[in-house]
Amino acid sequence: TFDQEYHDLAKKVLKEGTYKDDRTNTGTYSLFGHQMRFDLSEGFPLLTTKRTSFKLIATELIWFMRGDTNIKYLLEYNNNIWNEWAFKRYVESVDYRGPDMTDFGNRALVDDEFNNMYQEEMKKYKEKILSDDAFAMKYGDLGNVYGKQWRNWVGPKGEVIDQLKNVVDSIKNNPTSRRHIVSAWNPAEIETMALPPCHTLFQFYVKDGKLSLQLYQRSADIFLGVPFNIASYSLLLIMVARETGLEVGDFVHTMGDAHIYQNHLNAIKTQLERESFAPPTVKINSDKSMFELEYEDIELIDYESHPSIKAPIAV
Ligand code: DHF
Ligand code: TMP
Repeated sequence: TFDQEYHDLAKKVLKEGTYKDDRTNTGTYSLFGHQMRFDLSEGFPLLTTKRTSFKLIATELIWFMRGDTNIKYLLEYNNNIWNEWAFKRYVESVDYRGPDMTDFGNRALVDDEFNNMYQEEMKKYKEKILSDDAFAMKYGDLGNVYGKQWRNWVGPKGEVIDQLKNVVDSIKNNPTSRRHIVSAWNPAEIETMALPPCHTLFQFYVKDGKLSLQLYQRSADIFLGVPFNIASYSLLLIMVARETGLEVGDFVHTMGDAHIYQNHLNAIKTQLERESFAPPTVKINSDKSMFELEYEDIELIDYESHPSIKAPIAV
């Protein structure tokens, strides 16, 4: 089953992964190189051994597809998954006048008094993004991240390349091509990004009327990020298959540094003890092109799951 594929990855990293320091100073158990495969004709791979928010996943994907890089759109859907990285840019700017927020991610975990202050500043920041357009323009943006590279990659002569539209066209016009690629990794612009892309590059493949998609993820937070990444790219595959008149094939998920953060060990072990349910399905209730779809057009059907499991995110 879908959950089994994920549980196998987690078990392998627990067994064979070795301790590795990381950028966030959290510490991980990590190994290099793993691949999972999900046959989407069997259902939709949203994890059932942990409640996983389809709304957060779908609104994030649509945000990428719109070419948007500003968290304002996400906040309007009460989606808070990118807040820390936008907030970080704000508190490091000259316009921020509040208490010192250096290393807020780690300090909030160990210092209750600081955590209260941080929650207060984050609350004010979110309110300002939602109510003040000029502020949102300046401090809600994550830089040239996914949406920008997918839809508006700027070439050497200043020309704008819509990789997502191009790949849909190439799937339609030249299905056997081996060049159906979208890359978020733009080396010239890494410096401008709040976080260099973790899901780095994806490729489509057409055979026997079926569309498959493979993702290369350079860095994979197995407990928090990966459940979102699996569902997000599976939803993208469903949308592109619908757009190109193909059936859904496999989502192939290849990863580089696959890691479990040291402070997620208990959480993942709790999850691994659970039995999976049958997977849900996804339905798109609209004739709109994939480029015009909205969250309200997408329906998740028959999702049965165990409760959510909370764990801190490494910033
Ligand atoms: N940094 C790290 N260290 N790991 C990540 O997975 C990650 N992912 C990012 C940005 N930076 C990251 C974007 N995607 C959550 C899930 C995905 C995601 C960011 C955050 C997350 O926190 N999920 C929680 C609950 C979210 C909520 O309810 O608001 C979860 O339990 O799934
Ligand atoms: P890094 O840039 O130092 O690799 O840190 C990024 C962290 O975020 C790493 O733990 C991987 C994780 N991540 C995911 O797993 N999936 C995602 O979609 C994103 C954006 C990040």
